[in-house]
Amino acid sequence: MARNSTNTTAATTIYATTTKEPESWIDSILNQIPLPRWAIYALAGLALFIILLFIICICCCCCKSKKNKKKKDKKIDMDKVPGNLTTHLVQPGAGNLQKGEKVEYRGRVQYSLEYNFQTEELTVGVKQAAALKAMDLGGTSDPYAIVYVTNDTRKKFETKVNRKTLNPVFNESFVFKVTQEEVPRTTAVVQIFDFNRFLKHDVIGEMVIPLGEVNLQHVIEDWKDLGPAGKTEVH
Ligand SMILES: [Ca+2]
Repeated sequence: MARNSTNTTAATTIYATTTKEPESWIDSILNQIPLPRWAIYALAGLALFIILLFIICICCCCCKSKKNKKKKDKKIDMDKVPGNLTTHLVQPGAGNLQKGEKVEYRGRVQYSLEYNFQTEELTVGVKQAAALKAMDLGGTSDPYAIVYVTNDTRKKFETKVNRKTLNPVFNESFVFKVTQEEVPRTTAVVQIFDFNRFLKHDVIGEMVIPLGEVNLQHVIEDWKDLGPAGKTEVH
């Protein structure tokens, strides 16, 4: 009986020895870590999760940078936009400016308007001008004014010429026939020129006053900046 038991134990030992699988290199590494298997698997899972998050973040950053690049490419190339359109985009109120034209200061004029409703006569006074643009080489101008109203452009008046000054004093007034019916569509025009003895006269600027936009019930006296001349009258 004892012999049989010894034989059975030996057989079991032999079976156990022969059926034991060889330890893999992963198991050998895991066996060297002084942590239980569940803790090792948990840490490995956490590490994988962190790596996945890192990869997702990198992908998101790449997508954003591509979108930003596309947006930059879609920006308007101002050099390719027509000049008049550029003016509207940059300066909404500068619709009358031509391409490349700069707003320059030409000076200002003190004027007066007096309308007589009985006689239907408009008196346009040109008092003086100030800070006019210098048109001559010496840094001065020889200014004079031409005055007319648009209901009859054949009738134009000229003031005397002020020599070598940018602040001329005219103190001249001119009377025009403008019926009350014509008043709303009539404009008073004062053009300032630089006199040149042997050359063409240069226009310095122009001041326009639409009569429909002012109250002619009272005498008007004011200053107004000169703008570019609409119709250059060269004498
Ligand atoms: Ca001159």
